[in-house]
Amino acid sequence: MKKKVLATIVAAAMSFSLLAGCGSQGAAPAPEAPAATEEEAPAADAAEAEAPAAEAEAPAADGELIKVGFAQVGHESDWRTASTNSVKAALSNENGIDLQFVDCDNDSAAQLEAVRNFIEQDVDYIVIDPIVSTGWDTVLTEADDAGIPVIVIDRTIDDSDKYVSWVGSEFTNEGLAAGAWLKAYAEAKGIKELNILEITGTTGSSAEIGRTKGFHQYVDSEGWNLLDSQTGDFTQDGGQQVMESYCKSYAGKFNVVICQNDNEAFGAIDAMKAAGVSYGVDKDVIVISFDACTAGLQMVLDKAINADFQCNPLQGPDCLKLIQALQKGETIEKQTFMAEPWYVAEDVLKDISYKNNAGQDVTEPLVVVDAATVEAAY
Ligand code: GZL
Repeated sequence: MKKKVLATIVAAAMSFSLLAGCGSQGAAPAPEAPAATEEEAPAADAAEAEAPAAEAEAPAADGELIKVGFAQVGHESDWRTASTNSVKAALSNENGIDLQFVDCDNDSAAQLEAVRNFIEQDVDYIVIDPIVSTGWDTVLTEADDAGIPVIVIDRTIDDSDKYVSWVGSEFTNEGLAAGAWLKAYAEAKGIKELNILEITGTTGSSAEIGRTKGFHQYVDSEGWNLLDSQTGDFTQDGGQQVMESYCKSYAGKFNVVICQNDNEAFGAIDAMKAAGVSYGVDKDVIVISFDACTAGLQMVLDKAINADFQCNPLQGPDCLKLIQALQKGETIEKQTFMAEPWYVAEDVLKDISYKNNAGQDVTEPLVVVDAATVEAAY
């Protein structure tokens, strides 16, 4: 109980800071790199940066393993698998952690129940990747009342701040970067008219909300023709079903497909292939994706995907460091953004410039995918 009271006091005293450097998501440290902070300058090249392994620390002072409950979104995508593996590898027995893992199978009610069960079990810490961004304040209040610090990773919780820290991506910047790239790419390729089909992620998730908000700023400001937007729920089946319907409804009318994750893009590509639609570099349809998982980058290398905006899933080491800091009574950052590269299939553009979600004018490099890039991917 003493340990929890200490963690709560420390958490209440923590500094709340938005890292200015976080807007430079285009910089390209290795995918395993820990979250970028103001002090750290992300490495210049994804293929070369070596990420420090999570330091193993002694278990709690009394030698007991620290009990951590992790309520994970589900198992819907390659990204999710990498996220789960990263947390399990970091929050391990060797690192002094007894991890209770729950796969909530994209079911928000099950996720709230998992968190309540962790409270019931009186764990030392709770880690949540929230399926959707609202409906959290009641259960976070219960965790707070029980003196259990909550760490949020990846997606955000937008209706409560009763957690000690969040580590993840700036999703609106991912959407803005995709819009900035498409604008510059179309100009470079002499494509005058953009007729766009969109396959969004899980409705109400902060990843879907942010990527949609960012990309639609360009749709609106550039006057692009957004023909349709439907959710694929971040799954390959979802992407395929939506694209099959699009190929019927918009045959010959579209020249861009934007998928809010790689697995949707895989499904959309299967559907376009079956419908005889040509896609990819110098074909009829430009394909844009997010996540940049290994299989996604392989499709960029194969020129089936034109651009893939990485979302870094490897928050395990950051989770471990936060828990270790709280165990030692240190103050911690309230928010930490992952640095993540933007990948392209061709050497047509060197970088993109845009006003990011923090209102900063940024110029970020584009990484042309080669075999080494695919090899180094998460
Ligand atoms: C984004 C993450 C999203 C990925 C998808 O941070 O939550 O969920 O983009 C995953 O692949 O399903």
